Amino acid sequence: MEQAQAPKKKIIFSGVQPTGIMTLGNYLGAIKNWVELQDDYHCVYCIVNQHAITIRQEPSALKKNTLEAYALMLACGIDPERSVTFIQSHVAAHSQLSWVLSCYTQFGELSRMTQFKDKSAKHADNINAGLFTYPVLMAADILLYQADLVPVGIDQKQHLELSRDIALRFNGLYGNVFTVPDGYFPKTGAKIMSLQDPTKKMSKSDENPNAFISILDAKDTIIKKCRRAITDSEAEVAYREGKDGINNLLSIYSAVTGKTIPEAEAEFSGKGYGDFKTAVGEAVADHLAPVREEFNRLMKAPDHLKDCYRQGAEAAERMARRTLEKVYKKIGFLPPM
Ligand code: ATP
Ligand code: LTN
Repeated sequence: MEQAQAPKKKIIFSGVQPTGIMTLGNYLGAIKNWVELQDDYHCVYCIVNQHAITIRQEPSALKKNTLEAYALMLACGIDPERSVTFIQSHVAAHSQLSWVLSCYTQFGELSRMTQFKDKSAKHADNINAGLFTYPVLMAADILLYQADLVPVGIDQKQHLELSRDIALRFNGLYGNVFTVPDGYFPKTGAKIMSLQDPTKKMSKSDENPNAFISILDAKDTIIKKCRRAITDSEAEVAYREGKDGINNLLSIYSAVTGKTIPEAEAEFSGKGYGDFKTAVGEAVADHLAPVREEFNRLMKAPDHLKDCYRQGAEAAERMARRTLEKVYKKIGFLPPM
């Protein structure tokens, strides 16, 4: 009798840049979902060091940040036995597909990307071509693995839409080559705001360390940063328009405790901002404590980390090669053999 085949698992792809220690924003907006999705999907997770050099990086810091970002990804709960975990520059197919896709992406499309506009305003002395074509490399990352879903924060929505457009355009010309990916955004925490300017997103490359909570910050540092968070001059812990700072802290509290926003509001009704901010800091620190411990343990085992990312790159390479070969064939590149 024929055995019933288990349905093929859908594929997830996502990446994070090694531009510094990840923040609570990266964790709640992306990594926390990466961990949860491992149960039901075939997941591929990548430290995107090639994207990081679109902003000037000091070489020794980039190397250190890459290893730390990899260790931190595992410390957050990504299991290298279950998920493919690797470093982008170890798999050449990313840059190879990126070149091809850049010939199927319009100048006008890239000019509309808000991240390009923001980053070129911030780094006016280095508006390089890589910063401009950044979203094409991101599309290559995703499309190489035939990803169905891409878990990211809301700030990446526009890039993801461009990846879909590129895939659809290519498929329209050559047949069904790429899976067209969908975004996957968290219900709470899709955009965590800066603690010092709650109209701006929390970013690990912010010059002011009080603006972000790093996943590895000590408990007292986290509490101090929350207590210093910019809020309003009212004294009501309520989620409302115009209360950006409080809304942000409520979202953070809800994401780390699993309580809903109305439950959190009820818990702090009649209490002052001081009590609320301390409670947020404590909840965040308790939530992150095991990650910090596991990170310290992993960083003491560099050989183990190397084994993990080497095996990850081999597995990624096998998946990526299949897509790249198909693309090369479709567009008419003469095979070498
Ligand atoms: P940089 O400051 O170097 O630009 P970043 O902090 O924006 O970096 P990335 O490595 O570019 O971080 O992003 C990794 C993931 O984290 C992406 O999925 C992104 O959408 C998500 N992310 C980044 N910042 C936030 C935030 N403030 N809130 C929610 N998700 C976020
Ligand atoms: N651009 C993303 C990082 C990134 C990414 C990807 C995310 C690069 N390649 C592929 C998802 C899928 C960012 O967070 N700034």
